[in-house]
Amino acid sequence: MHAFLHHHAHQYYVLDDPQIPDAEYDRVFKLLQALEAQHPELLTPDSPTQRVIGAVMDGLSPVRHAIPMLSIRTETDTEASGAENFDARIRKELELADDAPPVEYVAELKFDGLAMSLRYENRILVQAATRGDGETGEDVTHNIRTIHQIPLKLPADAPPLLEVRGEVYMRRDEFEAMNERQREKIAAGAKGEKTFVNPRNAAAGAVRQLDSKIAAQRPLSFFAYSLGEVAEGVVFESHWQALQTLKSWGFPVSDGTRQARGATELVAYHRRIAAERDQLPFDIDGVVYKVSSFALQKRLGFVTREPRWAVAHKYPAQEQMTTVLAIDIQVGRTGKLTPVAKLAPVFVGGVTVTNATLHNEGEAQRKDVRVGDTVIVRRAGDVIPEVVGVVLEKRPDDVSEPLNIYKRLSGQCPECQSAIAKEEDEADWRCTGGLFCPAQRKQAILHFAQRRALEIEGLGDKLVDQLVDGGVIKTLPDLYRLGLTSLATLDRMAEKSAKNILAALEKSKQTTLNRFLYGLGIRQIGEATARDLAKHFGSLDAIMDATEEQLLEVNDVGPIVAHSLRTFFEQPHNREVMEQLRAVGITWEEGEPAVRAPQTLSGKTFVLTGTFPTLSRDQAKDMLEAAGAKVSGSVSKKTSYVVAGADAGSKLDKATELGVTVIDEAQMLALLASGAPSISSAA
Ligand code: D41
Repeated sequence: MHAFLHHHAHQYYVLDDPQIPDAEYDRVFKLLQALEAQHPELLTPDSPTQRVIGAVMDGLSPVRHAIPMLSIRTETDTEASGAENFDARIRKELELADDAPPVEYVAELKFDGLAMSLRYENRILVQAATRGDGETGEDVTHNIRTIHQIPLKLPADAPPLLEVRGEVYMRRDEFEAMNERQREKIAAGAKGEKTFVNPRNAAAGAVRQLDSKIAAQRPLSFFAYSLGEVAEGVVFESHWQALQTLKSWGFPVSDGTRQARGATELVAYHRRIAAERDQLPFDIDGVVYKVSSFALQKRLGFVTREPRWAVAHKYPAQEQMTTVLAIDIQVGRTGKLTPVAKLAPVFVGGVTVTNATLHNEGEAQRKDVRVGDTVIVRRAGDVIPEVVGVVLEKRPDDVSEPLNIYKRLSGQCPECQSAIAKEEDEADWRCTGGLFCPAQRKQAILHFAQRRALEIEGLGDKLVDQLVDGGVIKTLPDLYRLGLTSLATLDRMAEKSAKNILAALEKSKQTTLNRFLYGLGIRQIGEATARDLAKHFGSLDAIMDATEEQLLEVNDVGPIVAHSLRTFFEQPHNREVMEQLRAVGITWEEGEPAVRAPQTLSGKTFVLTGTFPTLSRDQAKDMLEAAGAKVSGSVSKKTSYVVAGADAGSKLDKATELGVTVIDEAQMLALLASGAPSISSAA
């Protein structure tokens, strides 16, 4: 049973490739638990049931590392030259001639977690210790045992003494989900609970818990990247070989780890990872280069506590601390009022940041951001910078009150003084001024002009500010009534650029219904919905005249989207704008409405499981949805049918348990054809 559970846990947690249904694993796990309860003499510390131990520690005991845990030298040059400098230094220290072959390196990701040493004696995990000062760390074995990716027991070909070192970290999605759970607990009134600022802090907090039950609820992960003390006689030629062997013994080694020859391949690695960084499921703060050959590592040796054969090559930090100078409220295109923190300038994610979004009032209150606070700002990739949290220890006595948008604005839009409003169940306050509000008008024009909408080249925010502030443009059709004189009289507008704008406006008139609809900036109507609407109805008039029910027939259009469209086209002034836009010459090719399948299965809910003989799951889903059915991911009493293919898993068990009708692909196709369960033997 141990071997079975160890094997399948490894498949699931480390290789991400489960071979059996979760329910089967759970069944055997419970069987083992029952057996151990009846026969305590069978219970061993390496049993898969022993990941969480009941006892709560009094404190963490110090652990002296058998071999010190070194630190790693950091190359602060974040450019590619950092990799070249490292290679040049290695070649010099090894006294390699210019024409000597390239040095073999291992390039690794630099996980942003905390370093850990795992000690196995007789192939059983006996101790896990933090790095501490490198000489002495803390015993956190009780918490580390809860990490499913870390083997409690090693295979027979592993040596009798082995220390594996690596990084404990938390995946970003797990971190977000955990913070969401924390927020729910806090909302429910739980005392002593808090949210975490970033995955690293959350991981560090979890590792140092005294109660392993708490650590077990914090989703930690692990990657191995080096060895500590190892039984005599175990010899590896290279770091690369050691990593491959660790993998074969069941340790998680990152897929991102690569062999690299010479500076060129290190530079390429640095560049590639920089581009992929934001798509990784976890945070990294750089990459690490290591000379692979252990013989060469030995020749290179150490300076103080840092090996000369390794370097950490950083990327620009994505998070920095700074202070909040003010909190402004900005008006967006649809009137949304967004609180924005004005920051003391700080260099983060490769640019200087002075503004960071707080998203909405609720978010600002949850994070409790006040003017005067020290905050952590994050800028990842090209996303707008955001405040991730407050460093409460640094809060001065004279911080502002918590943000209250209504009070701050005395209930008025800061741009047009119209009333502001917030609907129940909505996170955002909005200005009710609509296109009367200059801020909304400006952004509506910019949205209409953008590349993915009408694509009016050269119509940028400076020009739109001038046109709206000068009263030249009040509505979208006014754009097309601009003449050379009205444009050329604007500040700093040369005749040449005025002519270019007019040409761009002329060119934009020939467009498509998708772009036009999207460009109108109707709330909830993104590009994909605009495309679906255009395809479904074929013409603008058909969309303008559609009832909410007819709108609901469109793919992915729900009640909120349908309501938003109806409200927009019911406004006489919006209908007027449509008419004028067509009158100034905006045209597109109209099509025929799409023919819709009869909604024979509306109101029915299906769950698909297993592999079907002819259809892919997506095809089956599309067909069912086209006939008006709902396709759900989990089985409940409300499920009408479970369609089961080969190797159907736990969903099939659940269906049987709840007495939900189970059908196969052929029966589903019959149902689609007839709309009624003509099949008598649906079991
Ligand atoms: O991913 C990491 N954070 C990482 C840290 C890594 N990939 N490799 C590392 N290698 C070492 C040496 C070269 C000393 C074995 C490290 C660290 N050290 C390290 N992490 C924290 C202190 C040292």
